[in-house]
Amino acid sequence: PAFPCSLFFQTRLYAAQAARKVEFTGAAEHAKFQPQDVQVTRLPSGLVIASLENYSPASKIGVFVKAGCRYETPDNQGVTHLLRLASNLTTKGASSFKICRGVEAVGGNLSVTSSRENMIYTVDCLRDDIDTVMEYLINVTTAPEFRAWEVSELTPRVKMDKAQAAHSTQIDVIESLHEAAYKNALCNSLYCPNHMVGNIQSGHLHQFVQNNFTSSRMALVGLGVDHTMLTQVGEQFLNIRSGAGTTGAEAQYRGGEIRLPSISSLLHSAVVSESAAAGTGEAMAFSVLQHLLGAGLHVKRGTCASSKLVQGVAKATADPFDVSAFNSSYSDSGLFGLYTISQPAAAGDVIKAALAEVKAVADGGVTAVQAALKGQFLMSLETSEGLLETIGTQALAEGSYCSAEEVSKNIDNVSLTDVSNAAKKFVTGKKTMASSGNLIKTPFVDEI
Ligand SMILES: *[C@@H]1O[C@H](CO)[C@@H](O)[C@H](O)[C@H]1NC(C)=O
Ligand SMILES: *[C@@H]1O[C@H](CO)[C@@H](O)[C@H](O)[C@H]1NC(C)=O
Ligand SMILES: *[C@@H]1O[C@H](CO)[C@@H](O)[C@H](O)[C@H]1NC(C)=O
Ligand SMILES: *[C@@H]1O[C@H](CO)[C@@H](O)[C@H](O)[C@H]1NC(C)=O
Ligand SMILES: *[C@@H]1O[C@H](CO)[C@@H](O)[C@H](O)[C@H]1NC(C)=O
Ligand SMILES: CC(=O)N[C@H]1CO[C@H](CO)[C@@H](O)[C@@H]1O
Repeated sequence: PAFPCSLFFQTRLYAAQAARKVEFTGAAEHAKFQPQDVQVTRLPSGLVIASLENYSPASKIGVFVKAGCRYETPDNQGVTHLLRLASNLTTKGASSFKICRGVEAVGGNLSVTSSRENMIYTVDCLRDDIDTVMEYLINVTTAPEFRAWEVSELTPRVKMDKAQAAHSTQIDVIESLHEAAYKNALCNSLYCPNHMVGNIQSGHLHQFVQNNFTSSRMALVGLGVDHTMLTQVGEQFLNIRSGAGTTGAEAQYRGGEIRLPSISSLLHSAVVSESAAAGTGEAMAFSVLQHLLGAGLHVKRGTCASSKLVQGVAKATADPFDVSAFNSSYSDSGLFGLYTISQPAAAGDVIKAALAEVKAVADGGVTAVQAALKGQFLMSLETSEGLLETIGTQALAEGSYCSAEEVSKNIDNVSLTDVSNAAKKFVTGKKTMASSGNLIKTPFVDEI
């Protein structure tokens, strides 16, 4: 079936046309503004340049670096949390104050996010200001000073972030789940651990950047920019520290359990097994399984009649609950399982009923559900954040970009057997469990 790759680009073209209405005078002009495909270039240094010229008046540029918290070592645990906060600190070319004002002056925005795999530095700006804003972006990623007093002044913000994260039971559970699931790398938290708060010094930041921000571990990604121009910028300014850099240790899954008692009136629990590395056919099968069962947290009861999990669990309890299939994929591993929220007394019933639904799929009770997954995937590309992240993550991991059309084909290629095999792998796999709340009726991992 001709799935909406073209539809998706048409929407973008429409937006671009609306913005440039005045300039459209004839058929020749029209042809000139046909959106291009994503272009990817790998430089000899290993740096990957990826861009999509969509003729938008606003541009978005990101530097993606394979330097997420999985690359932290016991000596510098928490360093990526500080890096996330240090994006506007003084660089060799400009003071912290000048960076903030300089980006603000052109209505731009510089931000940093990080995942377990990557650090992502992003700027938004008007197309006309690309040169100015990109200079800040390059300086922030390549020439930070990390002045000692500026770094120590970050401590209250580290504490504030941690306090905010601790407020979210979901974040707590997901962080604990990773800590219990892995022996190394992927067990590291996105948040600076307590014992390191106030103990990460300028030297840690410098050493981490020196060793991990190498050209071969970076991608320069742009939306609404010319590919040739972006490639020149990459060649000229991001060819720092070439050389392969070491590849980090491969994640080792172990399985285990963390229980976090609290007086909350709701109980959160996640049960997972190891699934598959991102980009593999097996990961795609897990994705289809996730959508078959019901993806997305906070599926409100009754509003998602198509969710197998919600239907199954509703038969087992009269109390309100929330259940969804959960997955996270990494370059060398992945977690798949169930996330439940329930009243403490009903926890055991809810978790067991949800597990029974996955067992039913493992036993062959599968119907095709590819459409829902394709819909969600294409929707994720509709925002410029989602699109930049998808292009950047793929460019960094694979050195290439898989178009929306190709992804649709890969989704269609997942067979019912693949999906039930994925369910079997979850059911029979060694489990990891993390629970938070009043745990009195929450089974232990060996009891489910
Ligand atoms: C970037 O760094 C260079 C070299 O230190 C400096 O000359 C330039 O002014 C800096 N640019 C900005 C915008 O900070
Ligand atoms: C740097 O960013 C933080 C948070 O985004 C902000 O609170 C701080 O004021 C900024 N620094 C300067 C010098 O503007
Ligand atoms: C800057 O970007 C961040 C991340 O994309 C976003 O959360 C924030 O609201 C933006 N700020 C402004 C002023 O646009
Ligand atoms: C990242 O930096 C840390 C700290 O300097 C270093 O120990 C580690 O080996 C680096 N990781 C990689 C993959 O090079
Ligand atoms: C479709 O799946 C089969 C078996 O799972 C695999 O061998 C084949 O390469 C896949 N085709 C595409 C286009 O991904
Ligand atoms: C939440 C999450 O990590 N979802 C992922 C599930 O797996 C698919 C396929 O690998 C990813 O695209 C999703 O991002």
